[in-house]
Amino acid sequence: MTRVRAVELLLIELPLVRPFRTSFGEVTHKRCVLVRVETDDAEGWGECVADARPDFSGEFNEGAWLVLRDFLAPAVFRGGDVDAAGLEGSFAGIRGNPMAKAALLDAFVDAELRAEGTSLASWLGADRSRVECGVSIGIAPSTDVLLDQVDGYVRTGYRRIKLKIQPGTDVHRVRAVRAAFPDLPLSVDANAAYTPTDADVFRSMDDLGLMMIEQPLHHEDLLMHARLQARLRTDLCLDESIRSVSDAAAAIELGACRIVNIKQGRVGGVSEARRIHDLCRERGIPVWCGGMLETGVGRALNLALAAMPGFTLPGDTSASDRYFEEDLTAPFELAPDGTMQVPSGPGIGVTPLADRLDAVVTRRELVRRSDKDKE
Ligand code: NPG
Repeated sequence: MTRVRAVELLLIELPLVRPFRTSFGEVTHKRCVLVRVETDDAEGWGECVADARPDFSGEFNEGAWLVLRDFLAPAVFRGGDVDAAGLEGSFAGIRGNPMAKAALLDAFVDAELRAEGTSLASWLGADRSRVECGVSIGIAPSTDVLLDQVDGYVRTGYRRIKLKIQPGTDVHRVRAVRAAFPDLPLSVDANAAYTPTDADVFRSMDDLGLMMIEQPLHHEDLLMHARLQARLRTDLCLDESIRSVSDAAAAIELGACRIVNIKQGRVGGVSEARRIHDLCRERGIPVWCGGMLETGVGRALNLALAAMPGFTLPGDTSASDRYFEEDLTAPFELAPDGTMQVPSGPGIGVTPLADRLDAVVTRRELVRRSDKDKE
């Protein structure tokens, strides 16, 4: 239990080594809000996975900033002495905004664990010190470029390749990759770009030995995912559709997917991510750790999560150099066997480097607890 004294918000902008194109557009820079929490005992860091635009979800940086500054931080100050569960409870009156909530909760958990000297991985019950890593490849300008990129990542050691697809840039590309890499663990991710009338697109991928087809349909449409899943041998995996443990329970019950992508930022933080992990494990549903092009701060947290026992498939937890020339923290490196070390220091085990932070911060604001914030 501790009291939060201050919450600092930092907007950062880091160039990506190559633009990342998905079915909803292209990003050239990682732009996100970092949260630094000061408690009576320690300092902790969290990364909000929202981007500049509300495309992957309804949240976006400027909105998350306001929600954090004007609602979540004051709620935490009013909460007084709290533990992680109490802090989550103090958000109860604020609807939605899981990404903003995650950033503050995660920063708080980091601070608490640093004060105790416990690593996030051990707090989560992780049972591995290294995790298998995959890589997600954005929609490439051509099939040849895509084949080159796949080849490069396979040579680097990645254990699973995920291809972003969109209507018109799908079956042909995936077939070409499968033909060139017959044994490669391969999956596709549509980011909700298709409609139920596109079922034939997925049926024509059904013989390609894909590990999964991720989020083919609209994020609110569990029913249509269930109907599609019933027509396919390939497992469907849901990402955007799973915003909470209740969504996960409904999706499993309906047969809307056979695999779940857990992104802690999408579901409100590490605690809800843990609940989804536990539910899926109980129901025999494999999970894996998704990625949102995080800096080293979010990456450290993802690696701890990915080391939990139910995370049985390689995640989108790639090395720093897949995203940035220079990360915000000491770089995460992939071993030639395609695994990455799980941080073992207190909390998330990494801290942004001061000079890197100075170079990438575009705005910062400190919100302090005041006497007005009565318990
Ligand atoms: O390696 O972190 C990564 C990227 C993994 O493909 C990835 N993320 O839909 O899962 C996704 C996608 C994404 C990235 C979505 C950024 C939104 C923003």
